[in-house]
Amino acid sequence: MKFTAVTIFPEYFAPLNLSLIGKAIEREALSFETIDLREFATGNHRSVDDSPYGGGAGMVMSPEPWGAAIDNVLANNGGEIDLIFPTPAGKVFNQRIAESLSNSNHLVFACGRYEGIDARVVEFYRTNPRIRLHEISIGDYVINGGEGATLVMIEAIARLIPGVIGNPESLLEESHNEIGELEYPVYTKPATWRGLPVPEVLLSGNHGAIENWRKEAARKRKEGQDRRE
Ligand code: JEB
Repeated sequence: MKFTAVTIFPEYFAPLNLSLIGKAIEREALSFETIDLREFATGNHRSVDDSPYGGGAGMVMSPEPWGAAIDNVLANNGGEIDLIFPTPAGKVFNQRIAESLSNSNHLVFACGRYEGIDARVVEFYRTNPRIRLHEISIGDYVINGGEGATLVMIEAIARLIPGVIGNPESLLEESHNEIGELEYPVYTKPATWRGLPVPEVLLSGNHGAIENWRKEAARKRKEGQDRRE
């Protein structure tokens, strides 16, 4: 699997070289590249934004550098790509979307900034037969650009690729359970900490009883969450 991020802030993606994903990149279980949008900007100032038609606050990313950068990705790669536009107006990302995208050969993230990218860029590439285009949000709140959203999506997708996370057993467990069912509280040593004991059943060695306790604890947690919202 190859990941490409088109961005004006390539340094934003430095943390991908850490931890499990960094190791997976080292052993070539996956690859990651950034493409600096500014290299596709023309003119003395290499500007990538302009004021919005119709007026209003802020700036909009110009279509020309985006067209040149995405054309360059298509020219330098064979086959089909999944082209993802992170946007607060997109379909909300979830585990099912992560699983579906983890089957791609090449994911390309178009990371906008300012008030977003000129809408004609999505319109133009939507009908390209080499492109499966996705407009995706990571949740119902506003952040300053697509880079943070892309990091979140890459982390969720990359860990589903065989050989990326160390413990395939936990992935198997996830695939057989709803996410909420796995969200039981977890404990480690010491057995008592600041007067607080670990639930006795977890020390019992009774795997059936432990499974039942975890299921019930996850259910109670979920119930509590509804009240908090
Ligand atoms: C993604 C982005 C911006 C209006 C105001 C500010 C490019 N869940 C999400 N929230 N916000 C974004 C997102 C995702 N995915 C997001 C890309 C851009 C926000 N902005 C700032 C856009 N529209 C610019």
